[in-house]
Amino acid sequence: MKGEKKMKKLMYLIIVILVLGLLLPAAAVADETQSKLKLEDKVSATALMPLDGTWIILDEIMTTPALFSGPWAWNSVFTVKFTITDLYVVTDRFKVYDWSILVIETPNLPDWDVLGFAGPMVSPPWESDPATALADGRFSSAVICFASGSHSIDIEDIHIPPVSVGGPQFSDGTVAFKAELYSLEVDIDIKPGSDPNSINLKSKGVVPVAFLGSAIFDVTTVDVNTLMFGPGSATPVHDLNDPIVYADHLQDVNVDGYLDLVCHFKTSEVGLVKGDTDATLTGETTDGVIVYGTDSVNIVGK
Ligand SMILES: [Ca+2]
Ligand SMILES: [Ca+2]
Ligand SMILES: [Ca+2]
Repeated sequence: MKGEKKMKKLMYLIIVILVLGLLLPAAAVADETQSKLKLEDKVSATALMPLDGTWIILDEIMTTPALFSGPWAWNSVFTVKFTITDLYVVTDRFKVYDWSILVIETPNLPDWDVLGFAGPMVSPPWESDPATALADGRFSSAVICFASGSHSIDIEDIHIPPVSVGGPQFSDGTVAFKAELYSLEVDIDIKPGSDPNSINLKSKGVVPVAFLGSAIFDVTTVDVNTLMFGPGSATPVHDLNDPIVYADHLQDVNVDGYLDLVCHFKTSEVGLVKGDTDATLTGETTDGVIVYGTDSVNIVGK
């Protein structure tokens, strides 16, 4: 009986070891696939509002202080830049709420009649292009950055212009807004110390690439698990999560007083082909800002 029990225990142990052996490599493969997902994939999967900078234009019959027919929501691992502007007739003004909490109020600007124009729909400033309205300065506008995570936006029109001097409200709420991933273009140096940046596609070696730090870009804020280089989205060959390895990769390669982050990618994984003239390094900061930079390459060899 004792021997049978021991046998049973042994069988259990073998089964547990077998199951673990099957599960662990599967988990490792899933992790790798995850890290190789392109930036766009990480966002589009959960976005309920376009995060590509497409303007949303609304023109609704309303009186102040009514809410536009939202809300507009998204969930993003990245910081999102949100731009809102009045459109068509000056000058609606807005309150923007995130999960019902007021986050910004756009500035109070003079109404069209105060500006001395003939009528709201017949003379300037009448503008149907949000980008032009934003640049104009006479339309009430604001820019807000939302941290990574889940957001639900409501927009309230708190001032609609009168139909005439001292007259009743125009009863027409107009607004344009857009959301886009907040990204920062920075300088990189492919093969620091070399120019041109010759890359031999047949090489079994690595390509060093540096994110160059600056007054506005602290390279130590980059999440090393997000680094990707070239069309093949190569990931670093070294384990930059190891503090000692990481410290070795923080250098001031261009001697400007700002630390740079040097990373190495397998040439065979970078995905460059003959005729390519540049390559891009991307990453994300720990607070969700996308950083990217491009440098020239000179493909050599057969
Ligand atoms: Ca308006
Ligand atoms: Ca170089
Ligand atoms: Ca530097």
